[in-house]
Amino acid sequence: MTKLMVLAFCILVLLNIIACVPSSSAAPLLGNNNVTKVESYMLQNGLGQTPPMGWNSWNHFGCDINESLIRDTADAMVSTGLAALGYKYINLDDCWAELNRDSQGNMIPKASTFPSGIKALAHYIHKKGLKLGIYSDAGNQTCSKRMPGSLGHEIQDAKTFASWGVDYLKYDNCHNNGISVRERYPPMSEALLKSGRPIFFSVCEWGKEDPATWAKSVGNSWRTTGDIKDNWHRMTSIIDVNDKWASYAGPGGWNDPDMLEVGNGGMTTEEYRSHFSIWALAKAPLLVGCNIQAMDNITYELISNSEVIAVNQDKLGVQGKKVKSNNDLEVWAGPLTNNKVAVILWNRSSSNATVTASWLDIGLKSETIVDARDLWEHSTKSLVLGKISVELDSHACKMYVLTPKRS
Ligand SMILES: *[C@@H]1O[C@H](CO)[C@@H](O)[C@H](O)[C@H]1NC(C)=O
Ligand SMILES: *[C@@H]1O[C@H](CO)[C@@H](O)[C@H](O)[C@H]1NC(C)=O
Ligand SMILES: *[C@@H]1O[C@H](CO)[C@@H](O)[C@H](O)[C@H]1NC(C)=O
Ligand SMILES: *[C@@H]1O[C@H](CO)[C@@H](O)[C@H](O)[C@H]1NC(C)=O
Ligand SMILES: *[C@@H]1O[C@H](CO)[C@@H](O)[C@H](O)[C@H]1NC(C)=O
Ligand SMILES: CC(=O)N[C@H]1CO[C@H](CO)[C@@H](O)[C@@H]1O
Repeated sequence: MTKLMVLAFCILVLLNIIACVPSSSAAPLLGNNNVTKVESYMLQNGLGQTPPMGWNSWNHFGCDINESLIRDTADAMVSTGLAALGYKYINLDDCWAELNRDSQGNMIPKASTFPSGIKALAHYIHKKGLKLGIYSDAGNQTCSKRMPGSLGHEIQDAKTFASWGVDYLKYDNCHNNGISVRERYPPMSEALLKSGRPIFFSVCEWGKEDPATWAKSVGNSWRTTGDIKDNWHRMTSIIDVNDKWASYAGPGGWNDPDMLEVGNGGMTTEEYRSHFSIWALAKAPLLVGCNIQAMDNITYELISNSEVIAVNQDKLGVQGKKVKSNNDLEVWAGPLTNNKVAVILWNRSSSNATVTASWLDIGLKSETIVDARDLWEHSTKSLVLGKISVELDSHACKMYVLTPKRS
C-alpha cells in the first residue's frame, strides 16, 4: 500500500469505528445490553483530545431558546473573537424538540421555535467554522418533560443527529425508571459510534455511579456532580467533588464539573475569576453559560484570557488538583508540557490572606529556579526560587505558569 492509501485507511477506520469492533447482534441494544462488551474498547471517536470549548444555552436561557438566539449566539462567538480563541461548540440544551415523536418515531424540532429545523441550523453554524451540539436524555423524557428521551431509541436518534450534522451530544439522566446508568449510557455511545459521524459524547449522569471509573470507554466527558448554580458556595463545593476524580481524566475523556456561570451575575468578579481559573486548571470543559450577545467587558476579559485557556488546552492533558489546603487557603497545581507547572493560589476564606505555594507542594525540586508568569496580570517575574507567595482578597486567586530555568 502507498502511504496515501494507509492514511486513507486510517481515516476511514477512525470515522467508521464499527469496522474495528465486533458488531453486536441486531436485537435492540437496550434489551440485549452487554455492558462488558461495550466497555472492552476505549471510546474511539478521536474527539476530545483537549477539553471541549464552546457555549451552552441552559445556564442563562433554560427552556427559552429558539433558532434566532442560537444563530445570533454563533454570530457573536465569531464577532467577539471567542471562536478564534477555541470556543467552537454551540450547544442546545433541553427544550429544542416537540414532546411527541413523528409517526416514524423520529424526534422532531419544535415547530414554533426551530421552524427551519436542526439541519439548517447546523449548516449555518458549520459555515461559520463552528460546531453544533444537541441534547437528549437516557430516559424516556428529558428533565423539563418537554421532550422525549432517547431510552430505547438510541440507534434511531443517533442516526437522526448524524443526518442533521450534529457534532456533540449532551445526554442527561432524568425519568430513567431506576435503570442503572451503566445499562443506559453505553447503548447511545455505541449508536453514536455507528452513526457515521464523529459526535462528541457528553455523559451527564451527575456523578451518580462514579462515572470517572467507567465512562472513559463510553463518553468523551462525564459529569462528576449535580448541577452548578450561580453562587460561590455551589461553585466551590462542585469543584471539590470533581477534584477527587482527577487521576481518571486525560486526552479523550474528561471530568466535567458542569458548565460555566461566568457572566450570569450571581458572583463577584474575583469569584468568577476563581471559577474560570480553577475550571481551566482542572481541564474541565469550558462551556460558557452566559448571554454572549450581551456580556459585559469584565466577563469578556475573564473568558477570553488566552493564557488561562492555554493551560486548559495544554496537550499533556493532566488535570490539575488541590495539593494543599489550610483553613480555606488553597494551592492547586498541575503539570504542563515542557516541564512547566500551572499553579493557583486561592483564598477561599472570608478575609484577606497570604497564600504560599512552596515548590515541594507543587512537584518542583526545592532548588529549582523558575520564571513565574502571572496569567491575569500578564506579567513575568524572573528567577523565583523555592516558593511563591501572595496576598489575596477574600475569594480571590492568582494563577501562574512556572517555567523552570535550572535546578
Ligand atoms: C458479553 O460479551 C462478552 C464478550 O463478547 C461475552 O464473553 C459475554 O458472554 C457476553 N455476555 C452476555 C451476558 O451476553
Ligand atoms: C428567542 O429567544 C430569546 C432568548 O430567550 C428571546 O429573547 C427572543 O425574543 C426569542 N425570539 C423569538 C423570535 O422568539
Ligand atoms: C418509560 O420507559 C419504560 C421502559 O424503560 C416504560 O416501561 C415506561 O412505560 C415508559 N414511560 C412512559 C411514560 O413512556
Ligand atoms: C467595553 O469595551 C468596549 C470595547 O473594548 C469599550 O468601547 C467600552 O468603553 C468598554 N466599556 C467599559 C464600561 O469599560
Ligand atoms: C486587604 O484588606 C485591605 C483592608 O481591608 C484592603 O485595602 C486591601 O485592598 C485588601 N487586599 C489586599 C490584596 O491586600
Ligand atoms: C478562614 C481563614 O482561614 N481565614 C484566614 C484568612 O486569612 C487571614 C489572614 O492571613 C487569616 O487571619 C484568617 O484566619
